[in-house]
Amino acid sequence: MTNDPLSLRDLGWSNYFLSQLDLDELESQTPARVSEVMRDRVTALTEAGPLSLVFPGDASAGDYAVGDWVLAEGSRVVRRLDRKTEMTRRASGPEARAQLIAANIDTLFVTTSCNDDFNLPRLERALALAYEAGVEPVILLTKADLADPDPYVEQARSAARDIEVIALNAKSDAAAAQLTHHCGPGKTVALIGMSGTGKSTLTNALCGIDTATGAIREDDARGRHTTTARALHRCLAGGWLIDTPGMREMGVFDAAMGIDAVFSEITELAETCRFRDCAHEGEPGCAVQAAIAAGDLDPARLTRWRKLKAEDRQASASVAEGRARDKRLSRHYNRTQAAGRRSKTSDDV
Ligand SMILES: Nc1nc2c(ncn2[C@@H]2O[C@H](COP(=O)(O)OP(=O)(O)O)[C@@H](O)[C@H]2O)c(=O)[nH]1
Ligand SMILES: [Mg+2]
Repeated sequence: MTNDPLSLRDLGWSNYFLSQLDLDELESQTPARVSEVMRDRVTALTEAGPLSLVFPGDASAGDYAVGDWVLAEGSRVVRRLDRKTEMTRRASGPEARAQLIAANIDTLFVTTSCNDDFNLPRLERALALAYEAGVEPVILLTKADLADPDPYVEQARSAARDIEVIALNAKSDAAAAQLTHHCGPGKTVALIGMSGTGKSTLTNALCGIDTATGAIREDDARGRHTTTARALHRCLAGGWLIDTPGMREMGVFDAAMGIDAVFSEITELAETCRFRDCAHEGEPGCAVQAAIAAGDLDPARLTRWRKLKAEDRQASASVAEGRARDKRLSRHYNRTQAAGRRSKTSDDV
């Protein structure tokens, strides 16, 4: 199956992307899906195989992410198409920066295990990131073979309304089959979760790769099957799995909408409070406190909502500060450059 030539649909192409092209572009340019981003070029997959493409002059590596669709002409990128979904994270370290992680993911598998690794606030945070990005999250409860998964499934289901929860043994042959409906042709998935929760094991199961050794079990030794790049793996079921170093645990920032989506029952209640700016701390006519009093809302869930909102506000502020600092620096740099050019010109005269 994997040695068949890939159609655009196989690569994840859809009307969403097609509709962004005008007639000229349709005739003269090649849609390509980015599988790897390097300093000055990307590797991208096309119906005719992988291409190495240089950026246009005004673009840099930070403008592209694995999963992006670009239009190519010859060996260069002409332009990037609008993303259906976009995952960013706050780069770690003192330099607060937004960092693009991956583009056009359809489903984000959030991994946790049926043991002490299970952590509801962490799950809620990952779901907020997914919703903010426009990606559908699915909770995968690994190590279901080592404990009774039912209590974990029940807790995981409480993380967000209508969330799909799948308990599995990532090491079993059945694991891939349990996830096939998300990994079929044209679909793109990614895994996020704490270390030790089975991400590599699942990548192995879904793609037939031994991530420990980097060896690929499929029959690509003949060199015909070149679609397995470092960060974009072909799933055995026909879809794609994005696996970049950035897709580990991520902090929230600029995720207010995503947080509201995870805690939609609280958000909806809050809309019916008497005061628009109700803090749900004992004001008269507070629908949130009324729901707690009636036993319809767990007060711990309200506390976690508050904490996540606070975390998001703080991180968003520091990223905004970082952006402002970057802008100041780049203005300074441009001025210095311009001054350099002026003095050079006068030297030349
Ligand atoms: N019994 C069992 N072991 C698992 C399962 N998932 C992962 N493991 C084991 O847990 C350890 C960590 O898994 P790994 O895939 O490396 O986690 P990662 O850090 O998220 O990539 C490895 O020893 C796996 O074999 C599972 O569902 N059941
Ligand atoms: Mg791993």
